[in-house]
Amino acid sequence: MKKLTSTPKQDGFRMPGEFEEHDGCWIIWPERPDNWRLGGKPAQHVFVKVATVISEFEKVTVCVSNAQYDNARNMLPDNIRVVEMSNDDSWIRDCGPTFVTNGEEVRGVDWSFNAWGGLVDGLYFPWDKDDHVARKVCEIERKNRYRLDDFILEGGSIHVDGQGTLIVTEECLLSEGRNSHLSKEEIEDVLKEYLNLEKIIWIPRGIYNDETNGHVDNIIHYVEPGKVILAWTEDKNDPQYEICQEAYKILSNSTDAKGRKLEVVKLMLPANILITKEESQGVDGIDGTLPREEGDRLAASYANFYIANGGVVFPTFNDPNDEIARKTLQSCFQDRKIVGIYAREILLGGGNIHCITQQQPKSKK
Ligand code: KQY
Repeated sequence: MKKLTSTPKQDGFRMPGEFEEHDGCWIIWPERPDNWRLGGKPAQHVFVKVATVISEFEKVTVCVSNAQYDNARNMLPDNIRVVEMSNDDSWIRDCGPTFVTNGEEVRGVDWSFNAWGGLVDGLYFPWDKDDHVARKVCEIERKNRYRLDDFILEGGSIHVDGQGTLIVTEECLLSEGRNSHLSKEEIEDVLKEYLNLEKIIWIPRGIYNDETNGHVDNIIHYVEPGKVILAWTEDKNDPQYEICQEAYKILSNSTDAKGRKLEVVKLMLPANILITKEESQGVDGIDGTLPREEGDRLAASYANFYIANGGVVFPTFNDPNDEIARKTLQSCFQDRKIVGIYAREILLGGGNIHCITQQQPKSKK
């Protein structure tokens, strides 16, 4: 398939909103023992649940290493396609292609990936297999792709409305380990060209202690154009409180690319979740990989959900706010089935349901 030298904006392609009808969903199987406890076994069961639930709504493909191929194929239901693909870990939202469409054809944007900060504050080394994932997915799906060799970006660090607006965090996009050779304006120019945007809304920070330098997908989520969900706490003693307040102020005073004032829906956070001794002891300690220490606070948030055709799949944590989150999501997505999945095991790996999924838009060719 072709590597294109033009840009999506020049060619009339845009990144659709996640709430738009799409063709399918991609996932990568978890296995690395220095990120997932017990060699990924507990997480694999949760990935099976996530993939199975999403497959009730749309096509699902799971990418898996050669070593885990048979195990994954046996654990996943038959309606899920399983393809062998080398990878460094299972965060396809971040290393997979960002798909763009012109309504007829779908293409991939293949950003450079450096494991959330490269040698500055990245989470593992090396990451070259992950950096090839977008290209391989595009080959399998026969999609041409735009490749950016000099621009680091993860899919979890962007949320679009599909109508010209993007929301990002400064904490992530201006972090030293990503594109520190570029100014904020230059970063905006690249994003506008490759996602086909008119307006970028910057909020300062993401969820407290999020190892991705505050990915936007853990703190907000577009419901529809003009309406966003924002993770929320009323606990003034929590460092998250200030973060939510500043994001709320900016979002609720913002207009989008179409001039709409944003409606902001608050989605209560769960109580703080800490790594237990047993969980910490189940993870291999390897130089160069972020350690998982007992007592570390995890970046838990219900905003890290996935919007399927006809459904919303959200993480639960055995917390009283699980039910409140379900109700908030149901009121936002009235025509979709809301499905909660107990996702502590994904959280222990450093992300959640949105981070392990990548959507592929519908295409006519
Ligand atoms: O997008 C994400 N939240 C992925 C986090 C990766 C963590 C790797 N240990």
